[in-house]
Amino acid sequence: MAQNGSNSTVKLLGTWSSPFALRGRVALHLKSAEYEYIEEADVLNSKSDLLLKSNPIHKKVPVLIHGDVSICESLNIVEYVDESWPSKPSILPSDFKDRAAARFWAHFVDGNVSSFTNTFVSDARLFKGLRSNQCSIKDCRTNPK
Ligand SMILES: N[C@@H](CCC(=O)N[C@@H](CS)C(=O)NCC(=O)O)C(=O)O
Repeated sequence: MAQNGSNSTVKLLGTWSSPFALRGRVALHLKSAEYEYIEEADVLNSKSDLLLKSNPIHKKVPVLIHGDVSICESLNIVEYVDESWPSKPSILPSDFKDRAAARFWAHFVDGNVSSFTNTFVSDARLFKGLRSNQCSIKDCRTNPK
């Protein structure tokens, strides 16, 4: 397995509305890593074969595909990128107590963000359907276009 992030091809599966996917992208950009970004167009309703294969447990984005390894969960991805790309800057603090604090706040944010993004994504679909007169509010909520 590659010890250095620059030795293998890197792909990140994400979707435009996902702050979790953005977290992975920011980590890769901080390390100036070259990677291919693959957009999941409608991750709530239709998942690509690549996503299902690379994250069979949660079936969620983001997934980092590094060579033949799939890394799931955004915080796990950030730590993996930090450790696999030894170049500066370091993403997590070097002191273990500071790292514990960083993880605490990251988990705290996650606990509050995911319900917000799911509402945001479903409302975005609702407004799209209403704007194009494809459905009434009630229809769009139950069957968004
Ligand atoms: N704890 C996960 C959360 C990932 C997540 O909730 N991803 C959402 C997009 S924001 C998703 O893929 N949802 C698809 C689904 O729920 O089926 C992480 O940090 O990566």
